[in-house]
Amino acid sequence: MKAIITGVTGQDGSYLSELLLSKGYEVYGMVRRASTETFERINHIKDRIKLVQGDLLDTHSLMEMMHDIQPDEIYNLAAMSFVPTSWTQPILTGEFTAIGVTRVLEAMRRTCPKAKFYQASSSEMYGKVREVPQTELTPFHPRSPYGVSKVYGHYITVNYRESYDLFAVSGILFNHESPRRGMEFVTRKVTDAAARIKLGVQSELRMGNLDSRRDWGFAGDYVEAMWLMLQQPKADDYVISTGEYHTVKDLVQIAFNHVGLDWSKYVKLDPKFLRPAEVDQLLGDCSKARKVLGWKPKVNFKQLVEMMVDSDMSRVQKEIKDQNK
Ligand code: NDP
Ligand code: GDR
Repeated sequence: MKAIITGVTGQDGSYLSELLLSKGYEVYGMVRRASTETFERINHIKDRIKLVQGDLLDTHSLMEMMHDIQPDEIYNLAAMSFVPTSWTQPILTGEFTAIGVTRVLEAMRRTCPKAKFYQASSSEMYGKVREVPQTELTPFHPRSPYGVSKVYGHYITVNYRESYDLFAVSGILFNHESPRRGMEFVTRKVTDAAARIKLGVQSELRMGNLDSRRDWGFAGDYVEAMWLMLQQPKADDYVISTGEYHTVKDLVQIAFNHVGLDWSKYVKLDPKFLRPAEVDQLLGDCSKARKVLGWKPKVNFKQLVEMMVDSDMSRVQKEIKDQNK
C-alpha cells in the first residue's frame, strides 16, 4: 500500500507516518521547500519516508506527485492550523486551508481517482455551538477565518464525493495534543511553561481566556481513527473526540500540580492572547466512530497533560545541561 501525507512535518503527520510504516505502507510525505528544514518531528523516521516537494498553493506539484506515485490513500493534513494567525493572515489561510483542499482533490480526480482521500476537518467548524455535544449532524457556525476555511474544505470534500463518486472522507477531529504539539497551542504553551518555571528558567506564564472548554485527546489515538475511516467499505464522515471537556484553567492546574507548583502564583492574564471571537466550548459525541469504526480514545486528559509535562521537563533539562557545557 502506498500513502501520501500532506503536512507530514506537522504533529499529526509524524504520528500518522509512524502508524502507516508499522502497517507496512510505503509512506510518501509532501514537504514544502524552506531555507531551513522543518523535519524535527520526523527525524527519527526520515530514512523510512519518501519525501516529495510540493505545496498546497501549487496545483502542478500536487498533480505531478500523485501521477508519479499512484497512491492508494491520500491524507490531506497540511493547513495553516493556528486559529489566531487566521485573523492576521485571512487570505493566506483561505488559500491553504480552504482552496488548498480543492487543489488536492482536483489533482487526485485527474491523476488517481481510485485513491481514497482523507480531509482533516475540525471541531472549529462548530464554533458558536448550536447544540451540546456536537455530532456529525450539528450545524456549523465557525468563529474565525480558520474555522470558515475548514467548513469550505469539509463541504468541498463532501461535494467531490457526491459529484465524482470519489472515496473522500472528512474526519471532524476535536483538539488533539501530544509532546509534539506546536509551542503556540495552549496545551504545549502551558506544559512547556510549567517545566521552565519549575526548572527556574521562566518566571511567569501570560495567558488569554482561561474559561474556554475543549475536548482534548491524544494525537496518537486520533491518527488511528483517520486510517480506520479509509478502511471502511463506504466513504463517510466521523466525529473523533473523547466526549469529555475541561477548561483551560483545569489544564493549567493539572500541569502545574504535576511539578508541585501553585499555578495561581505564576499565571498572568494578558489581553494580547484574547481572540476577536472566541469558541467558548467544544464537546464531541463520537458514538458513530465508536460503533462503525470500533475506535475509542486510550489516553485520558490527565494522562495526556502529565505525559506532555514529563516530556517538556526532560527536554528543558537537556537544554539547560547543553547550555552549561
Ligand atoms: P500542524 O500545524 O502541526 O501541521 C501543519 C502541517 O501543514 C505542517 O506539516 C506544515 O508544513 C504543513 N503546511 C502548511 N501549509 C502548507 C502548504 N502551503 N503546503 C504544504 N504544506 C503545508 O497541524 P496538526 O498536525 O496539528 O494538524 C493536522 C491537520 O489537522 C491540520 O489541517 C489541522 O488544521 C487539522 N486539525 C488539527 C487538530 C488538532 O487538534 N491538532 C484538530 C482538527 C483538525 P511546515 O512544517 O512546512 O510548516
Ligand atoms: P484551538 O487551539 O484554537 O482550539 O485550535 P488552541 O490551543 O490555540 O486554543 C485553545 C483554547 O485556549 C485558549 N487560550 C489560549 N490559546 C493559546 N493558543 N494561547 C494562549 O495563551 C491561550 N490562553 C487561552 C484559546 O482562546 C482557546 O479557547 C486547535 C488547532 O489545532 C486547530 O487547528 C484545530 O482545528 C482545533 O484545535 C480543533
